Amino acid sequence: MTVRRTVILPPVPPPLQLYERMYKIRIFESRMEEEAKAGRLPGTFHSSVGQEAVAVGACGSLRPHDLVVSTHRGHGHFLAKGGDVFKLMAELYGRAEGYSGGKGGTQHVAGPECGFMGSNGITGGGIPVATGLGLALKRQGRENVVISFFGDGAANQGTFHESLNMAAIWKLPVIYVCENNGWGMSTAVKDVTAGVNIAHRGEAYGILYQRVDGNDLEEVLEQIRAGIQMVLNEQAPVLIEAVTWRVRGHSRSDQNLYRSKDVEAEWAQRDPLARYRTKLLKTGRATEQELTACEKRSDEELADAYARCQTLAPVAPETAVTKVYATPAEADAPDPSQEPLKDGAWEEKPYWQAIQEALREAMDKDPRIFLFGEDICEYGGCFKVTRGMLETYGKERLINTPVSEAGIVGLCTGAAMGGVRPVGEIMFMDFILLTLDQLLNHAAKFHYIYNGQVKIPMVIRTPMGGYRGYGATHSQCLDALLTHLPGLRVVTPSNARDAKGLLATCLTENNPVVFVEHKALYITKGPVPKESEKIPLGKAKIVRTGKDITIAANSYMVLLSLQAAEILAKDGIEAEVVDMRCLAPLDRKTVAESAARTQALVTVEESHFTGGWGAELTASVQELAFGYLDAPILRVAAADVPIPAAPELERAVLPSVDKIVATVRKALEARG
Ligand SMILES: Cc1ncc(C[n+]2csc(CCOP(=O)(O)OP(=O)(O)O)c2C)c(N)n1
Ligand SMILES: [Mg+2]
Repeated sequence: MTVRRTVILPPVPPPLQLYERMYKIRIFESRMEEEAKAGRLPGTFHSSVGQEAVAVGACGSLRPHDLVVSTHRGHGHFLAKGGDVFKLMAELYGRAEGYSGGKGGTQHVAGPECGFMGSNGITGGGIPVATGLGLALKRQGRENVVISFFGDGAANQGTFHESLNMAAIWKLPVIYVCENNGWGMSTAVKDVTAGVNIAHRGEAYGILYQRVDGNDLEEVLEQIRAGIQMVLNEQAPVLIEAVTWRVRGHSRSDQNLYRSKDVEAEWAQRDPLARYRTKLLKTGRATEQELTACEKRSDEELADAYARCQTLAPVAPETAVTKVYATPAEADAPDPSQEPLKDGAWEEKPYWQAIQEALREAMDKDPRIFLFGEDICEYGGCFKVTRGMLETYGKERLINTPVSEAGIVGLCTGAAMGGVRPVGEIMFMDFILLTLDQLLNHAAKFHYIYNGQVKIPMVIRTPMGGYRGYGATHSQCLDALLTHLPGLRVVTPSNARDAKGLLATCLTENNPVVFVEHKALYITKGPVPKESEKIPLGKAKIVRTGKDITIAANSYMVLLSLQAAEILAKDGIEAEVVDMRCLAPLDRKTVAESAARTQALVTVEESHFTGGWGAELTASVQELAFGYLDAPILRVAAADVPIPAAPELERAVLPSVDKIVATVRKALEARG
């Protein structure tokens, strides 16, 4: 690898120090695997024995403020980056003193204080996160780098390709280190990997790449050092494939029966620790006594950590429900939007414009905010919400991305963790299905599984909804789907005022939020206060009062429900309409109180009937207000079929004013 300019990196650590780090990893992994196999550790265990030279060689030239994102086989990476043996071990035992307070376990540990930004149980899941961290570093003008560790198996995930493409086009300071240990569980790399080799995939993205002997500490060290220099000088990513060998079985339960003993024996000859030890002795860079002293020090450190761990009390079960959200939902937060607007204090504006105003106001106040999505710049987004914003904020604050939805959300997640505030746009909510791993396994979980050590202040905006004949892949309401997993906020405003005020709150939240707009609402107009307001999340609003039945709706369904209420009123039925506004948190209380007053409830949603939020609310209301109800709770929802394109078919499937009216009548007819 050629380096065109020179960056002054700290000197390479002395050989004895490097040896000691490798030795420490070896004994940690060996001892802990014994503990796991003896059933004294919960869960699984992935040993990195045999791969120590990659971890230590890669981290050897990093500075404390450089960052690392790791994999399920991440203990070695963490220790190489300066992680504390005791805190890591305590995590493996599931103790409160562990890095993740027992919430993460072996595959989910982070130590941001030493730049270790998390290990990850999803193969390939950390690659976009690392890339997003690189984006955050670059946006903040910080001179540090990120190492993204991943395995040969992960190099076949889409996240790898999306990330490398994005890192290459934006020249992000990321060093992608593929630890090719020959195997992805029981599958040999050669059987599932096309092309010359993994390193060579860098060619496709026009970035520098190198294949190194991952069992030769000095070779790894030298090449990664060159990579860091390259990244720092040229601001370009680098891909390094370190060829190594997984000595142990894949995980605790793997008996390792599928590999040739001869090949294993060959690799044993190339053991990185023994090899480096011999080299140091042969070249006179260390004496036997010095090496033994290193080993003794590490042995003692491990023994001490082990002894301390044996004295730790089991983690308190109450902590299981803490640190799910970085910004808690405040049930008592003042909600200015419950008050009607005074004359002269508002202007009528379309929904899309209210959203843009919230974005603009937040961007003017907070320079960390930037917009990130497909066709959001000159084109203004598919539904033109960001029209004209490029002229004001320029390409620094609005970034057109490739068509890479998982990458968009993954990079936003990493960027948010890295200290900036991304607002991602997913062009149609249907495409959010491509992002679910990054959204729900990563963004929504990181704060919790790393025990509050990281925050993900990111907003993903996306339009949902049918009534336009777009068919099954461009019409869905997937808002309910997102509410099933904790850690995410799901906001679904029905009008311009709420859209602006809720988005303003989302842009100061420290939680990941999916802000769901509705295509049919973009051009609807409503009063928006001249003075900006912030509306707390998780508070429903009664938008029409009535004594006979409660209709709980969200998003566009609120408009249909209000129209239905007018029709019902002609027959003397006074419906109370509750706009849910947010689905997570879900305001069960307001609906239960309303239903207790009216003694009847109908829910109206555009998501599918089965497993919709209406079912959840129905269950909650019967729990909270059973004694008050005088009628069966009925639900209006999209039928359980893919959304068809022809208007007649779409009408048959989606909720309508008529269906709401009929359902309300049915509920009231069944009244006891
Ligand atoms: C998305 C996903 N698919 C499958 C798995 C199950 N799994 C765990 S590790 C692994 C193999 C990963 O291979 P590689 O990336 O080479 O890492 P290594 O285990 O060799 O370190 C698989 C398939 C997973 N954890 N995540
Ligand atoms: Mg592997």
